[in-house]
Amino acid sequence: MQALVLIEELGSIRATAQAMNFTQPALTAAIQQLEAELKAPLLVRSRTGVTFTNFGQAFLRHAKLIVAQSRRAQDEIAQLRGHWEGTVRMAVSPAIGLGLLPQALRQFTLQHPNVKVHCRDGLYPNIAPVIRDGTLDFALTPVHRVDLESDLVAEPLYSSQVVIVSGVSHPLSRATRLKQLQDCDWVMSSPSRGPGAIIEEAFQKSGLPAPKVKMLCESFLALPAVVAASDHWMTTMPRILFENSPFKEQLCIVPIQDELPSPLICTVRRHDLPLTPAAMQLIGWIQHYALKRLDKKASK
Ligand code: TSU
Repeated sequence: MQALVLIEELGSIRATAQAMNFTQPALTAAIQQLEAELKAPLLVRSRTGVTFTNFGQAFLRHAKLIVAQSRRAQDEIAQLRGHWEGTVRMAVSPAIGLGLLPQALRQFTLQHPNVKVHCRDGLYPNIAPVIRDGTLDFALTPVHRVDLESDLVAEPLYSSQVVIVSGVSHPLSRATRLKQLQDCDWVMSSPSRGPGAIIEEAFQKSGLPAPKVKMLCESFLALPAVVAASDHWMTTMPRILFENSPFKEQLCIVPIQDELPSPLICTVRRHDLPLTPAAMQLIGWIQHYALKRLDKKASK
């Protein structure tokens, strides 16, 4: 099962055999034995590489979950025995990645220097399939509670602040009302069910026709650069991304007075897969800094 998961990742039996320290004939024989037991071909081998049959794809879905669950079970037992090792795998939204994560990771890695952390960018709902198949332990991302799929659970952390941003030379960069932005060209930073859709929601709440979305830019590295280089794009982004952007001098926050919805950042995980103690501790640090942030806001 591990080999099949790796074959999908690496696209090659040879590379998988190498990664797993098997000879290629031994790995091929093991896969053929599995195919014989299942009475179904799983892989199609060709000169250009290897692909999964429909049977293979169905089997792979189970294999991924079983491999992930067995990895977590091993990590959990080791950690319960006081051996803090293994890996925590997660995805984070830009606001978390620039905000709470650095402090939380600093504490966590001081506490558990032998636990590896895999961290990648990701927003719900795009990230849902890799939470579902067990690849990730959890994600820290905005979620529309009404929109959450039933096999996942979300625990709220805090609301992130979103701003409307344009290049400094955009003719409407000083606009104060949403209705002034009706004819603008928008760059969406996520598909419709993600936080980028906040602008659609804001227009709808203000009784305006849907914004004209001309580009979908799911790279938060490229987004500020793309908007900074133009005099006709508008976009939305978390305030912290604007504040930390290397393009800040060429960008400005459009001072809109209408209220913009605030995305609720949550911890999202599969409801039926227990988290390892290490994953729980890392989440604990993130919650700790989220609470500190709320306290600081309340005392202002
Ligand atoms: S964040 O989840 O707060 O980082 C976020 C991402 C994208 C947008 C708003 C908020 C548009």
